[in-house]
Amino acid sequence: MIAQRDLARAISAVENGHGSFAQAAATLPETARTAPAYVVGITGPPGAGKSTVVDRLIENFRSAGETVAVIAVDPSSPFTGGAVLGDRVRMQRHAGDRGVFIRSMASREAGGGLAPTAQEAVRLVERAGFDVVLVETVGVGQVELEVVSVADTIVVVTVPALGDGVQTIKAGLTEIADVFVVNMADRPGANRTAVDLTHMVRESGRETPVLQTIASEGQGVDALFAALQSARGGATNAARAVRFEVLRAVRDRAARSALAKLDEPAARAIFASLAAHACTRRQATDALFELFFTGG
Ligand SMILES: Nc1nc2c(ncn2[C@@H]2O[C@H](COP(=O)(O)OP(=O)(O)O)[C@@H](O)[C@H]2O)c(=O)[nH]1
Ligand SMILES: [Mg+2]
Repeated sequence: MIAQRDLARAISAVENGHGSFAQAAATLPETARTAPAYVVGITGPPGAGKSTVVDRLIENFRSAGETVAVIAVDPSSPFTGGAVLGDRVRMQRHAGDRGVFIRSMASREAGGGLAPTAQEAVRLVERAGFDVVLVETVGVGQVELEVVSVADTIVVVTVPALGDGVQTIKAGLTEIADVFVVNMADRPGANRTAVDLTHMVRESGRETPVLQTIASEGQGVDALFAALQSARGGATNAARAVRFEVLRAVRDRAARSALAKLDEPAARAIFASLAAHACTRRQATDALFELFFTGG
């Protein structure tokens, strides 16, 4: 196993844009591996219990004799995000374990685009020899695309929905989830939410398992671990790499298609309106998206 300090330094180099990924990777000696790392994405709204789930899963994987790296992609800065500070304290108990590496990274959400950094960090920890990589991302916007591109298996963590039920679960999650977790099953509405989610899954012709957990108590996490291990067989490094390449190609094509339309009168009108403060950035974004991608 590579020294954690060297690994941390290599990730910082790609995160801060100091040199290329290849240069960073070259600072880490190649480790002998018998199989690619198993990369699990854990996504969901803030406060759903993702970090708590991750913390519990670390124990399961360690008990099974596997080394675990955690990449937590947080939209807030690692230095100001309260949640990340909480994570540090919580995960402190793994601090003495050399088979566990935990790293939080700021997402590049604000800069737009499919942040390559998390994907590169995953490849670096994989190269460093970790057997399992848990990638925690907050389920907002682009970050989901990112987790789709890096993970072999995706866990969507939700909480019991009150009132409007699972409608609050964002469209698109059914498509990306390999496993649904209704965490905080100690709260009212958990069964109902799990049943609704199961219906939603069936309606879309899938068989995605829907599990309930009380992560803070460790309840239900063994079943989640079992679901992850059974999904593992189908996961291949090659498939993940292809997915990343294809998504990147789609993004690039979308960008080119947008660029080609920038000069159209309708686009110019939107920018003029933005410059005159006649619309908000959000409105301008929506209007441009309509124009570029939905032919509006
Ligand atoms: N009641 C209850 N609280 C939980 C459960 N799982 C996590 N929490 C708490 O919910 C809060 C947010 O959890 P965290 O893992 O940081 O959520 P994240 O933002 O999704 O990573 C923490 O205070 C946890 O201790 C659970 O199953 N039940
Ligand atoms: Mg968290």
